[in-house]
Amino acid sequence: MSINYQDRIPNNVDLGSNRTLQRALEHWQPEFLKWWQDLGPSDFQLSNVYLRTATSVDAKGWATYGYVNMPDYRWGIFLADRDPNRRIGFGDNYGQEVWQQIPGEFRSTFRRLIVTQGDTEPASVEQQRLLGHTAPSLYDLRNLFQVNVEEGRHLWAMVYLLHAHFGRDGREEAEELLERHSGDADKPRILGTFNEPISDWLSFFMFTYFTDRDGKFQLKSLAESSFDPLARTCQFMLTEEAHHMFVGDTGISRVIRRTLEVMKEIGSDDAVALRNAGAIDLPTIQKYLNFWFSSSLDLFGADTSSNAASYFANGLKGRPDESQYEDHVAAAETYTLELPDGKGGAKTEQIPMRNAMNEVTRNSYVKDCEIGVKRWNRQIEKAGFSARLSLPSTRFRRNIGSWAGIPTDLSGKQISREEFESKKDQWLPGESDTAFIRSLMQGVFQPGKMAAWIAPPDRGINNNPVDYEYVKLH
Ligand code: BYC
Ligand code: FE
Ligand code: FE
Repeated sequence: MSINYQDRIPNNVDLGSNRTLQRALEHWQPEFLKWWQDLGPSDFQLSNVYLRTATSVDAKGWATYGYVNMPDYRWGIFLADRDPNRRIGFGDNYGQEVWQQIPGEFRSTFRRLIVTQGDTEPASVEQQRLLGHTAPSLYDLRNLFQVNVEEGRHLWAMVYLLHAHFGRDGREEAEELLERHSGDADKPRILGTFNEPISDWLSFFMFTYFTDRDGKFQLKSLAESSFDPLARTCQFMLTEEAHHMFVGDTGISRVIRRTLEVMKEIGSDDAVALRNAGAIDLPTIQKYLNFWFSSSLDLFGADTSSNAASYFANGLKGRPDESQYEDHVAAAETYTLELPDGKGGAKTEQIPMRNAMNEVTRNSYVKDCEIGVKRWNRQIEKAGFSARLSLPSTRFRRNIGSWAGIPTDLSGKQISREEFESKKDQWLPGESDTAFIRSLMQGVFQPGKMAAWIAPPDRGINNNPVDYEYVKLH
C-alpha cells in the first residue's frame, strides 16, 4: 500500500478509515511538534536540510531526497506490507496464525515492550540536540539531522501502536513519552544509555555505531513478534536503521584515517604530539569505544531473565533472525552461562535456553560490533602501524546482569575496586580526554570543508559530491 500524503499524518495504514484513531493522533501531533521545537535540534530549524523522506515502503520509494525545514518533515506511520501467510515463528504457539490484535493476557507486557522501545527514540534526539553547533562539516550536520528526524519517526511508529491497540492507556503512555527526558533528575528515560550525555562528535559516532546497533538487534527481535503490526513496523524501521549505523561506522573510520595521516606526517604515535597537531590519538578513541560498548551491552537486559523466557514462550519477542536457528521452540535446550563464582573467578551454569535469550541476542550483537573493529584495524595495519583497537570483555563495567558492579580489567579479569579506580582513566575517557575532545569541537559550515580532526567521507549522499551544500543555513 502506498503512503497517503493528503492526510495530515502520512500513513499506509488507512488511517482515514478510522476517525477516532486519526483524531487521537492528530491531537498528539502538535504535542510532538512542540517537543521537537523544545528538545529537538537546537537552532537550525529554519535551515534547509537535504533529507530523505519515505514516500512508500518499497525499495524504490522509501528514500526520496530533497531540501526540507526540519519542522516540516513528513513524520508518518509506515508499516511493511502485510504477508497474509505469515505464521508465528517461535515459542509455544509456533506455526499458528499471527495476531492482528493483542490477546488480552499479553496486553501489559506488550505495552511495556513498546513503551521501552518508544522511549529510546526521542531520548536519542534529546541527547544529540546540541551537536549541530559543533558539526565537523555540512555533510555531517545533514547526517545528524537525518538520524534525528528518523528517530522522531520511530517514536511515531510506537505511538501509532499505543494509540491503535491500547486505548486510553496507550494515549497516556504516548504523552509520557514526551514527558520523560534524557538525563532528567526526576523523569529520566527508561534505559541507562539514553541518559548519558552525548556532548561531542566522537561520542555521537560511537553512539550511532554501538547504541543504534542495539536498536538493530532489538528491532530484529521485535520484527519476529507474533503481534503482526509490531513486526511490520519494526521491519520498516530496520531499513532506516542501517543509515544510522553507517554514520557511526564511517564516522569512526574517518577519525582514524585522519589520525593515521597525522601520525605519518609527524612520524610519531605520541599522544601529546598528535593532540598538539589537532588529531585524536588512538588510545583516546579506544577509551570512547570502551565507554559506549559497555554501556550498550547493558541494554540487552539480564543474562538470565525470566522476562525474556516468557516473551519467547508466548511469542512476544523472538531472537534476531529467528530463521537461522533449527529449534524454534527451544523448550528443551540449555545454555551455558559464565557467572562470577564469588571468589574472584568464574563458574559455569546450565540454564534453560529460553531464559538466556537476552544473552543469545547480546552475543549476536557483539559479533556484529566486531566487524567494524576488524575493518578499522585493517586501516591501521595498511598505514603501517602496529596499534590495534579491540572490544573490551563483555564483563567490563557492567551495570546489568551477573557481572554488574564487579570490577574487572578490559580482559574481564576481576580486580579490586581500588585497582579499578586507579586505572579507570586508562580505560575510560577521563577529564583531560573529554576536555581535549571538547576543545576540537568547533562547527565547520562551508560546503566541502572538514574539521581538522576528521577525514572527508569517500562519497557524498545520494550521488552528490562531498562539497554539496547539504544544509543551507539560515
Ligand atoms: N537500563 O529481566 P531483564 C534503539 C531493567 S535501542 C536500565 O533482563 P527485560 C535506539 C529491566 O527493565 C533499542 N534498566 O529485563 C538506539 C528490568 O526491570 P524490572 C531499544 C534496565 O525487560 C539508538 C530489570 O532490569 N529497544 O532503538 O527482559 C537511538 C531486569 O532485566 C536496563 C528495546 O529495548 C538498562 N540498560 O529486558 C535510538 C526493546 N536493562 O522489570 C533508538 C524493548 C534492563 O526489574 N525492551 N533493565 O523493573 C526490551 O526488550 C527489554 O525491556 C530489555 C530488558 C531488553 C531492555
Ligand atoms: Fe530508532
Ligand atoms: Fe537509529
